[in-house]
Amino acid sequence: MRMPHEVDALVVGAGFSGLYSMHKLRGLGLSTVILEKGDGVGGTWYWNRYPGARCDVESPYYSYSFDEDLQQDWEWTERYPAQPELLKYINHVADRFDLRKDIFFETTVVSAVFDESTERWTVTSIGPDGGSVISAKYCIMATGCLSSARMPDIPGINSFTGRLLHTGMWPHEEVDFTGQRVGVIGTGSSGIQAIPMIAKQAKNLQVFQRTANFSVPAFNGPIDQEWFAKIKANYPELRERSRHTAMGIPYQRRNQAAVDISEDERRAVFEEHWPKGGFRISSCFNDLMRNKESNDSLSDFVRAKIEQTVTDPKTAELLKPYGYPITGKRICVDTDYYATFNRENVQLIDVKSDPIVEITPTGVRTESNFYELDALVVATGFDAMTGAMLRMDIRGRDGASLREHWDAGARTYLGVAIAGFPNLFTIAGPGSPSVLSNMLTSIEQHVEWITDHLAYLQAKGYETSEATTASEAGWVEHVRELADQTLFPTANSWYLGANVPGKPRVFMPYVGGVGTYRAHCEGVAAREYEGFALK
Ligand code: FAD
Ligand code: N01
Repeated sequence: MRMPHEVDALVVGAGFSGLYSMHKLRGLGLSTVILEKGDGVGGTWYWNRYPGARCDVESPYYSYSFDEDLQQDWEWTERYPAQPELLKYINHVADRFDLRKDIFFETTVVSAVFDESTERWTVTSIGPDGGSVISAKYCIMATGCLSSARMPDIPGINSFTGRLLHTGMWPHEEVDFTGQRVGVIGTGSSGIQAIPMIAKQAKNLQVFQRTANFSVPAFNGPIDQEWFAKIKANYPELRERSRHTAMGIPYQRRNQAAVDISEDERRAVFEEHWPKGGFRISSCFNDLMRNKESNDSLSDFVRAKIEQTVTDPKTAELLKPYGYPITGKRICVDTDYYATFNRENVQLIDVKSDPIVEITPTGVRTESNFYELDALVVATGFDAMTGAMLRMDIRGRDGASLREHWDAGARTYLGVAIAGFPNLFTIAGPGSPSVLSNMLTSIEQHVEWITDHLAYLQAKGYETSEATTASEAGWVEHVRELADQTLFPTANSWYLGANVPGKPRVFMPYVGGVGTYRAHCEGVAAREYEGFALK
């Protein structure tokens, strides 16, 4: 397949965001290509193939809503779909809408430069046949919020002679840990999903935990066909409801503050929600992220569950998270995580009190011990929200670089546009609800808003759209103000960039909720794209 020299729209990334963008852009009659680093579609679900990788949103809701036939035809098999099923789904979508023919795989975009004389973007990439340059009127960065995997900066990591694996760059072939001594560094969502699965295979598993995380059980299982049939019958209404909720999932949040009732009554509400699984526990009161006392109640409740599950009291104590609010980091949704520490072949190593000092060719050395390993899994996360964008050299008007523009933290207008970078749009970027939501709901909203905007530009004969500096500054301030009214900034999370040494500490996602955000975006559009300079 030959790469064109010129297109109307160029999309970077072939995950859920990129594929839907391509479908909608084609619908506007725009010639469109996608450039994708991987050799297949799927994004997150292409790269994260570690054992246990699974969605934390129920399958009927973590799926596209834009096509009624698609959502009626597709049959989910589990309540929370695992990575292979999600990858199958997204491949089905690519085929069903004939998207593949315009996707260039194994092609990494290295730079995008705005040419003021032509008002077009020059996008340079490296692919299987070497370097290529495409000129595009519109650039859609569908590069993902959690697509820039980070290896930990531990001395000697590259000297390890056993198998070294990052959860976010997992090999395509099955990895068999049978009979091996395995170490896992990291107990975020990825580690928490992988650990129970690896424990079942490995001879011995050492879990290196620096910060304990809050995790709640998914209570996953085969999908309840009666429940799924009801959802299918009511899909339009449920999807519409999702679009106006805080998280983009059609759960009813109880409209009550935990502080308004006694501790015993709160506990009864938590107990009632616990067996429902996953995020439902965090929607049982409306003040959990606004009031420390409320949050402490839920934190205590989850810590008590850990204590009830883990038989060794010392291990249970280490697994209990302290020092930050529950849901201040995306809550982990697990299957048998805490119970895994009751297995004889699993040990929890507290690397907060006994830090890792180096990785040697044969294992992990902490200040006071050495752990010999055949395989080391690093589940150490991502340079989130900005990493993929900043790996490229993006230059807007006057050659201004995005790296400099975001030097003190990401700045966007509405999370979709950047001042000084005309006709360039980001999907689920910093400044939008993004990672605080069911991302499928947020992705669809962004793609639809952006393509409606492009349709408007075409209809009115505008060549460029650009967020103004003032509107961007106003939005950045609004996002900060909203975050400061919550407990979110009190956790050292990747939402704040706290996991990347030297990254500016700015709370990146919009905490106001999917519905409020949507209303905001719709208002901007209704006021003829207020805050954008259109020429
Ligand atoms: P991605 O899926 O990340 O796709 C971005 C694509 O861009 C990638 O394929 C990447 O290779 C490509 N790319 C990036 N830079 C370049 C470049 N320079 N050149 C070429 N290609 C490039 N969200 C939820 O709502 N619920 C969940 O349960 C959930 N589970 C998750 C589990 C894991 C393990 C991870 C990492 C994330 C999870 N997320 C979840 C968030 C998830 O990222 C989104 O739900 C969604 O898949 C994002 O889709 P996307 O298309 O925006 O980005
Ligand atoms: O990454 P993380 P992740 N030495 O950054 C530890 C989504 N997701 O890949 O907290 C020792 O959360 C680090 O410790 P600390 C979801 O949005 C969803 O797990 O820095 N430890 C932490 O424990 C999620 O939030 C699912 O002290 C080191 C861990 O590594 C996001 O992706 C599944 C270390 C990193 O946790 C990221 O999750 C998977 C070091 N040098 C992912 N460096 C679902 O379930 C880091 N750590 C849907």
